[in-house]
Amino acid sequence: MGKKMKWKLLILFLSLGIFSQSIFAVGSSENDSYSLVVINGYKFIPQVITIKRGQKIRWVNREKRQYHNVWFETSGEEEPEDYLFSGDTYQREFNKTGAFPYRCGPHPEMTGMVHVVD
Ligand SMILES: [Cu+2]
Repeated sequence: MGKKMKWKLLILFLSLGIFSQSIFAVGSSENDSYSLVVINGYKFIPQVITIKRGQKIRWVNREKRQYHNVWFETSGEEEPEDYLFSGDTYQREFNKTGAFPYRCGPHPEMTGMVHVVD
């Protein structure tokens, strides 16, 4: 394989990588990209999400009327006092690897899981 061919392949793979990332991340700019978890029907969707360390997740409440919150209770955090009402969002950056279960404070049956990997 010639040198030029190798460069072409490298550029192809790089652009494929950028393209595939953009399918899963939404946001206005590269620095403000996040993965989205939708809250609807008393569920976190997707319930289990895997992101890379340093990436963000944004939760958005798509219920018509019901409020919820996002509480990392087993991480030892206090329950957030601010509820997410219809259309509200909550965003958080994850800088440690691991498995982080969370729940909705008012609705203990609503659970979710964030996996953060390197
Ligand atoms: Cu809830």
